[in-house]
Amino acid sequence: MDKLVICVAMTGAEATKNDNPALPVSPEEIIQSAIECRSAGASIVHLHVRDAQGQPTQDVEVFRTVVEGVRRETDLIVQISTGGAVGADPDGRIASLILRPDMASLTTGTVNFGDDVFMNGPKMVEKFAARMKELGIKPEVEVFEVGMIANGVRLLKKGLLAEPLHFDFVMGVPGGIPGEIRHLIHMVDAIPAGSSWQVAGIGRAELPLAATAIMLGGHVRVGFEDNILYSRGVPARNNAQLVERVVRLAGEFGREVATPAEARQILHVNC
Ligand code: KMH
Ligand code: ZN
Repeated sequence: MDKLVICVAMTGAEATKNDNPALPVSPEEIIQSAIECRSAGASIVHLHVRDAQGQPTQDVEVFRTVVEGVRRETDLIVQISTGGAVGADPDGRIASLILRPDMASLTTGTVNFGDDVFMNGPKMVEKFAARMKELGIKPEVEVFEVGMIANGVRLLKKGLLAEPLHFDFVMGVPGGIPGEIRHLIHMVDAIPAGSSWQVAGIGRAELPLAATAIMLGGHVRVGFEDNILYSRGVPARNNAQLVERVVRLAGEFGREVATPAEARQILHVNC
């Protein structure tokens, strides 16, 4: 089994400081959280940014501040979100790829997202993938239901993605695939041989799916984007606390945790 790659999604687009006051939203807070998560054992940061009012934005200059800060302070693999918030302008969602992050998220289909719709039409997804290819950015194929895996394979056949693919199974969003272990097994079975995968369980699905991924040889995403609680009714102290728990769990199962340099090799990022 490869060493375990831990990705941390520290901010997201949906949670607010009302939900958890430790949510990092300013560039300084996001960079500080990245430093703490690196110390805790994370090797990838999945980045969303907020404006001065704390609202989600895809503003290139805000992303630039955060990307430069994370790169200055850590050796983390930098992954920019091209999902943004529901309803974000498609061109704006890929504008920050110009910063040449190591990776970027690429959702390969449309999904209901709570009371909203997270729009990712076929032509839009092709355009996003083509831009990542042009700039040499490794896509993380984000799938919210199993049909999105087939869409990713279609992009591969069209030459817009390259093997080995790396998937992120986002499980437990109301409207997407439920965060159940039996569904994770089905997702893992559905990806092309040789692909890597990680799971991002939403809310209370985070912990059981992380434990399952550790045992199955997959990788894990945690963080306030997906889950703001440590346990039922108890807010997590910070993102690093969620990373630390995954590191402890991995240790119990005898799975070593990858450094960012090792994660680059495992996921074929910039190598
Ligand atoms: N905020 C969600 C609507 C991504 O980062 O690529 C989409 C999302 C996916 O977070
Ligand atoms: Zn995201």
